Amino acid sequence: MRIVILTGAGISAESGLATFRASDGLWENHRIEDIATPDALSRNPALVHEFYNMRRQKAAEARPNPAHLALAELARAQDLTLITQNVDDLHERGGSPSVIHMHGALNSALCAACEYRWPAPDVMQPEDLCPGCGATATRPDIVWFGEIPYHMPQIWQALEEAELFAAIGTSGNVYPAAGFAQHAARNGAECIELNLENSANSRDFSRHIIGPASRTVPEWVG
Ligand code: BJW
Repeated sequence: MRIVILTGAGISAESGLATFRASDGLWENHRIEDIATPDALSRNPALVHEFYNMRRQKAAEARPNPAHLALAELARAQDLTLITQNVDDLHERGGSPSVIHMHGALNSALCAACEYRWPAPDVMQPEDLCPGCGATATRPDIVWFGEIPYHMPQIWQALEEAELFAAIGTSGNVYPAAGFAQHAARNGAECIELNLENSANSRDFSRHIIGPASRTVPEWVG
């Protein structure tokens, strides 16, 4: 069975990483446009770097939970394409052999001038120099609003070939990921949602498993 799984911030919530849109979430003290856009980096690079330095530290301290481990187990038994919107590395540390990070990764740095990538240091600063070209245009390797998510051709193809699509712990508010269920369903996949509550695009799924991912995902993977 060809399975495609999309994960969002909810799968890492029980590892202690805040989600975005909860009342105590990451956006609570910030306006999205002050942090997660290329303009924000130009206007206030210190604030943007500080936000991602904090996120990098929290992700390094977090541990994979039973939901991450169950998906690693599933990959050993099935033809699984695992796509995550998350920028933490908990899937990899939970044992998943291959993970598509469509919104980038906290442990990667990117030069906006020459697009060279290198492992991000624990603390990034606006004045850091690119090891490739020497420019001071370094940024976290994160996909912000208005930018095109990574690996999209590979993702669309996997969705078109999927027999089963599951979305785990994502609110269905951010495109293109919020359109994946509709795309997979149109191409014949059964679509299942696992979440604490129905998401914004709940109607695109034929089955809903409500509950915390650390319980529902291991049960569902069986
Ligand atoms: C649990 C749980 C537990 C909690 N167990 N569940 C108008 C219409 C359509 C689109 C647009 C529009 N205006 C603008 C756009 C485009 C824009 C967009 O979608 N905007 C919307 C706000 C409307 N999108 C973009 O700009 C994207 N690029 C783009 O579209 O390019 C054009 C293009 C694409 C493709 C092909 C061709 C052209 C880029 C989007 C970049 C998103 N970046 C961010 C921040 C960077 C990463 C970071 O800092 O970490 O990515 S935004 C933020 O939201 C982050 C997340 O990855 C993303 C999704 O959030 P997620 O994961 O769903 O988290 P939450 O908090 O929303 O939800 C958590 C869920 O978990 C909840 O449902 C809880 O119930 C659940 N949960 N605990 C199970 N224990």
